[in-house]
Amino acid sequence: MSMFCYQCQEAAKGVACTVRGVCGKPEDVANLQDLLIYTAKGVALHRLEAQKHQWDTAAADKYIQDSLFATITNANFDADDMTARIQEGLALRDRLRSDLKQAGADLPEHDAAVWAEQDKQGMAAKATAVGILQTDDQDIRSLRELIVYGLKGTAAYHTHAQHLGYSNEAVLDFMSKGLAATLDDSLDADTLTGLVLETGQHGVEAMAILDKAHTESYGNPEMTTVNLGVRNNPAILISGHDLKDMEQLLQQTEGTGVDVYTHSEMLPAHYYPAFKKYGHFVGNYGNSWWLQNREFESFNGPILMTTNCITPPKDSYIHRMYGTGVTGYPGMKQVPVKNDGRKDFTEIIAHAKRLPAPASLEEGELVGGFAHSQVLSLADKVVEAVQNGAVRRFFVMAGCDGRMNDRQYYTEFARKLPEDTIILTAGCAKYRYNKLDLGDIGGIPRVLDAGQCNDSYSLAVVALKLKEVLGLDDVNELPISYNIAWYEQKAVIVLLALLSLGVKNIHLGPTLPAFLSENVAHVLVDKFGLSGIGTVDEDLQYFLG
Ligand code: FSO
Ligand code: SF4
Repeated sequence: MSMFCYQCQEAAKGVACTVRGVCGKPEDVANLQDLLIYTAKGVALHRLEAQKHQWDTAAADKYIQDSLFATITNANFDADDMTARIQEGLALRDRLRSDLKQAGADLPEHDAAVWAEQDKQGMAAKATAVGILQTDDQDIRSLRELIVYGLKGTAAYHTHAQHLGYSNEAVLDFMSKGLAATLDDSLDADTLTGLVLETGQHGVEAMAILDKAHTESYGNPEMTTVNLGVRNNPAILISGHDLKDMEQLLQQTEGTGVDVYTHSEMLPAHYYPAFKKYGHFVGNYGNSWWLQNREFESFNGPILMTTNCITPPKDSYIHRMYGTGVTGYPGMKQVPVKNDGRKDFTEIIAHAKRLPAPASLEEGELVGGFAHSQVLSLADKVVEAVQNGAVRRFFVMAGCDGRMNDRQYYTEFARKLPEDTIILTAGCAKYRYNKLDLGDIGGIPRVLDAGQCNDSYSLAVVALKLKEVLGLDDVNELPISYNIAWYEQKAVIVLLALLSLGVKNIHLGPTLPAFLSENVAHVLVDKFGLSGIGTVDEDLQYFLG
């Protein structure tokens, strides 16, 4: 077996990718990603010691967070970049180690704290010896990976918050604690299960700080109509999740004659008051991430990837792709960062001017912007609609989209939901039903889009508020059902966050994670009522009786 990765929903045969990722991740990159996580664990061991001495841990925290984020599904496919990151980590770890030694501190002795293979060949060999399968016990392996994947999602959200100048120390501390715990052979399944739940709690904190960062920087998302058509100007397409990149791109393209469109998870940028003022911020182009092969082709202009999800680009447009942050793909250019930390979009803007305007994909509009502030401003209307029976039930259908045919389930489920139900969504899962025209209930649209996957937090805020207004004791007494679609590790942290908030009976599809061992899955079923999905008709019957 040459590689082993089972971190996302599309793991081959529902088990693991062992030859090449279904996502396109080649074997060498998969193994180097394992080694990068192992290196980050070694840094974390030292960082925890440094914390005891109250040293500044910012460099270690940044390294750990970037490593977790860079190994998330579909973010970085670049072996050279992975190697450079590992080398950087080893140097950082060894500096910390020597400082700790000088201070007379305890030095961690785990192999992750001391291994040293600096050349490419040595690293490749080491990489195959530190993978997921090194943990023999299936349940321990499952729990360890559940923690690591939850931390990857947390790292992604916390990175975005930090880009806007917001940070949460407890979240950063826990990233090291959680990673170090996965190296500790003395921890049994019960202890690791407790850490999984702690991961969820810190996920809530990461999403909360990101929500604060977004809304304090750019205003509260508000009900917005987003244009789906195109204009006849050269343009840049921006995808991923980073709103700081979004802001800088809008600032630097203003007055240049170059338009800006969003793709996939960047669609919710249109909902923020701060971005609406830009006349050249035209609309959303296309659908969710996995359709990019077609849609990037017809866009004609340059594409900026701020985060995942990247699919292996075609030769016909890779020369138009630019990456930033932790993204990487061989042949994709990286946006330069100036000394003051600002991104320099000069090249991508000049590139856009040389290329034709986007080809039209569709006409029409989408309505979104129903994050907590907008929904709670409608609270009276919503509560009245629930109390007088106009709204029978809400369905949280947040999460991710993916390329497998079985995700048609979500389109059909949305279509077949009775007309007195409302869908609450966030993340790219919405593209399975957000263009269906499902109508409204007394002026409240039947699909309420809160925003990106991280804005799933908004849905929890709304649920907790409704519980309060309706005078209920338990969030599970609300007329809300959870039918969530997952794909990558940000959805893992959203799930763990919901569990830590006490939400029960979540249905997760299209398949349950391959990394849940039978026993770990049983715990989640028994304790939280987690379940997979059935057929649309069975599930509608289950939810609505
Ligand atoms: Fe989608 Fe990709 Fe946002 Fe994910 S674009 S799948 S959960 O990265 O992050 O929802
Ligand atoms: Fe396979 Fe998903 Fe891992 Fe890619 S990220 S190699 S598709 S399990």
